[in-house]
Amino acid sequence: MRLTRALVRRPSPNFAEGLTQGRHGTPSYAVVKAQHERYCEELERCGLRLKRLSTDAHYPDGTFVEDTALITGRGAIVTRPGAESRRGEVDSVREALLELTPSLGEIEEPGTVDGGDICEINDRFLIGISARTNEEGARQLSAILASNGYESTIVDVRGVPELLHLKSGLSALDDGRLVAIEALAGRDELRGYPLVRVDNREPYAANCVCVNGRVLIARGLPLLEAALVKLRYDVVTLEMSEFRKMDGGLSCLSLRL
Ligand code: CIR
Repeated sequence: MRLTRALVRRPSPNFAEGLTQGRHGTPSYAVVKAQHERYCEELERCGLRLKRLSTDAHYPDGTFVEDTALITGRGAIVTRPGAESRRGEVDSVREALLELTPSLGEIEEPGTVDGGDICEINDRFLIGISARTNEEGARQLSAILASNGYESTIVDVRGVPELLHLKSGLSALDDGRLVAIEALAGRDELRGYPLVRVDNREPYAANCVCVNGRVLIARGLPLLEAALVKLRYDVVTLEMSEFRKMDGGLSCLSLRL
């Protein structure tokens, strides 16, 4: 399906006050702003028209818009993020999505879901249960998806070290292939999908984004880049250092539809 729009939100000046496991240092606001601008330019180059949400200092993680909704071909589901500090981010996203796509429902208390835990592959949704997405949230999401004709599979990633979200270790490519870290590659839930395995030296590479035939990956991860080029994907690399410091990757910076 050809994508035409994306929702993005520029990092707020207090971006560095967001949630992080703090393994990669403190981000620079000037650099993160420039990296975000470059990311947006690349989405536009891929043919997407951007809708920019306004920044809100109450939500330093608000630039990671992916966590606040799930976009499907039939409409959007607004989530209830697992981190309490992020719950209010959904209001502006809900409003913006109303003009773009039908609403299929919302995750309700006590359910929690982060969009980063959901990976769509061939019209099926893999739903990660993580520190952010709980079983009740996954159950609600799966029910909303089922009532709209979509199948889903639960993938519990709570035992996988250092994985914030399912998609921190897994991405879907346009042609039905999955990119997966070694810790996920052997899982039953992924059986049957052709895989591109991410080398243990480059776990951050697993979060990539496909937009209209291009694959956007983080810069400086030559093993995945070479593997994708060899498979004839049209690869674009983007500098993501400052987002990585806040545990974010490429997919979480936009909602694409
Ligand atoms: C958080 O911990 O919620 C943010 N600092 C990072 C969220 C990244 N989201 C994503 O990968 N989908």
